[in-house]
Amino acid sequence: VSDPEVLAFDLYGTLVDPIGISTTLTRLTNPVTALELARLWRQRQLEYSFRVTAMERYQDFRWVTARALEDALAVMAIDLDVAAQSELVAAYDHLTPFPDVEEGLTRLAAAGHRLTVLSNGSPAMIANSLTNSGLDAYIDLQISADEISAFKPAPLVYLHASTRIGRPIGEIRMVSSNPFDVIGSKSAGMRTAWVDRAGGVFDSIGQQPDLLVNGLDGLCRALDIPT
Ligand code: LAC
Repeated sequence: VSDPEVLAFDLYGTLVDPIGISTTLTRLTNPVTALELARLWRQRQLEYSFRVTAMERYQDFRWVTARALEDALAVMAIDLDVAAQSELVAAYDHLTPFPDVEEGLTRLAAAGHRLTVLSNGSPAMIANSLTNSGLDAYIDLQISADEISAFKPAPLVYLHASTRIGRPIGEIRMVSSNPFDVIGSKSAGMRTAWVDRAGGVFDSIGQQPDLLVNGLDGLCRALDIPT
């Protein structure tokens, strides 16, 4: 068993599934289009978070999520009134955890690792998501990028996490499925684990992840936690 670590988990895409919102979107359209809309919504959400940070025009992640939905709907020519759009944004607080997450967090906690969340979500979004999914029981600290009004992968966000956690940045491992988050945290000085849930391609800029795993079960194996 390896020494206990401080793990900072990304939320969306790593612990809970933002693309799973497509089942809610089937209210509006057929399943294939709903999946396409869910993916476009997520892609625009990330792009907008990068843009407002680069522009130094911070708005919180719920605002970014709402604007991204508005944009994705327009691109796909789906007409939806403001009230219905607000309902969809609210559904972001009820995303489903990936199947490996609960057991993985249980085993990581039992092995003595400290489990935190570092997310671009606003504090309320993070708290709601963790409470509604039951994952809050495993997480001892919730850290939001909102606390410093900039989004990952800005280095200040990771430095802020180090301050909140009270440990040097090099002693914290960012666990994320999002390649931008893995290269960003590494660039700021963290250790990293890339949770490659989709069998995807890693970014071609930045350093390779220190650990490459396919889920939290894989992370447990990589940290030598016995089954
Ligand atoms: C997060 C998004 C970026 O939870 O996945 O920070």
